[in-house]
Amino acid sequence: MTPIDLRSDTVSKPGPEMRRAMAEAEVGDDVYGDDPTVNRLEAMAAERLGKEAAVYVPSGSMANLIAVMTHTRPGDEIVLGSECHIFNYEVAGAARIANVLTHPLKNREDGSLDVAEVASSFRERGLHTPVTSLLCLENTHNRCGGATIPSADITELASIAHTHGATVHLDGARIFNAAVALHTDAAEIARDCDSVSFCLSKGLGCPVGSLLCGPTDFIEEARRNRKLLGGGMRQTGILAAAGIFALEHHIDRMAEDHANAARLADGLRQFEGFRPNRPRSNIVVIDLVRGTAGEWLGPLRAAGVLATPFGPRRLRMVTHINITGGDVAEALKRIDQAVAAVAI
Ligand code: TLP
Repeated sequence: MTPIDLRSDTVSKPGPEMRRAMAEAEVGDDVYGDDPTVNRLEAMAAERLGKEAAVYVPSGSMANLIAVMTHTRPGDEIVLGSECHIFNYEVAGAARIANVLTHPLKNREDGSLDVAEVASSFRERGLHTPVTSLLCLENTHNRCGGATIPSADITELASIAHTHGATVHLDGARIFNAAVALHTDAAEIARDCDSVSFCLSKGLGCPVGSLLCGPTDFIEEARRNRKLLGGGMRQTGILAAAGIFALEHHIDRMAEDHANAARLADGLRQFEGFRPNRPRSNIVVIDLVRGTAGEWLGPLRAAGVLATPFGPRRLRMVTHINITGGDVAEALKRIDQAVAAVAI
C-alpha cells in the first residue's frame, strides 16, 4: 500500500515536464552571476512580487535568515508573531546567526496580530534599549492552519513599522496560496513589505529553492549574506529551471489543493475524535479530542496516511500537487479504519 503523504507540501515530487525543463536548462556559474536560468528566475520572481530584484537561495529558512541579517544590525530587536516559522522552526537562527533579540507577539487563531500591541512593541530609542528595526509577518500562516492575511491588515501593520523607522519582511513561503485563496496577486499582498520571501519547494511543487525579493541595494547585500551562509551555488540553473516552470504552470492549480483541504477537513469533522479547522488554503490542522499526536501518528501511518504532529494534541495534514481528490477520499477511508482499529 502506497502511503498518502499529507505531512507537508514540501514532500511533493517534480513531474516529467518539470524534470525535462531541469534537464534542458542552460547553466553557468551563478556565484559569478553567469547562470542565465537563475538570472531569469530571479527576474521573474522580482516581477511577480512587485519588487526591484530577487536572489535565489536554497531554502525558505535561509531566505528568512538572510532577510533578518540584511535588515538589522547585531543587537537589534525584531518583532514577530508567536506562532511564526522564524520564531518556532528555524533553530533560533535569528538569535544565533543574525544576533538579534526576538520579541514575539501573540498570534490570534486567524494568524493576525493585535494592531495596538504591534504599535506599542516599538521601543523608544535610548541608551538602554535595543533598536526595534524589523517587523516580520507570515502569509499564509503555517501554524495558524494556513490562514490567509488580507492585504489591508499587512498595509496597516507595515505602516506602523515604517512610522517607527523599522522595515518589514514578509515570510511568504506560501504567498501564492494566499494570493489564490484571496483572489489577488502576490505583488498586492507584498506591496507594503520591504522584502518578501517565497518557497518554490512547497505548493509550487519544485524539489528545492526559495527567493528573497526586495529593493536592488537590499538584494545586493542579501547576496553577500547568502555567500556568508554558504548558500552561493554554482550551476544551479538546473534547479532554477524547475522554479520557472512552476511559476508558469503551478500557481492557478493551487485552488485544487485548497478545495482538497476543505474536503479533507469536512470528512475529518465526521469523526467525533477530530476537530479540524476550516482551512483557508492547503493546511488542515486537527485538534484531537482524545489521545495525543504521538498516539495517533502510528495508527494513521499503519493505515497508510502520513501526518505531522503540530502540538501535543494537534496534527497537521497538508494537500499538494501530488494529492488528488481521489487520494483525499481514500485517505478518509483509511483514517476511518485507523479510528476503528485503535482504542484511543
Ligand atoms: N515549513 C515546514 C516545516 O519547517 C514546518 C513545513 O513543512 O511546513 N516559512 C514557512 C511559513 C514555512 O512553513 C517553512 C517550512 C519555511 C519558512 C522554511 O522553509 P524551508 O523548509 O525551505 O527552510
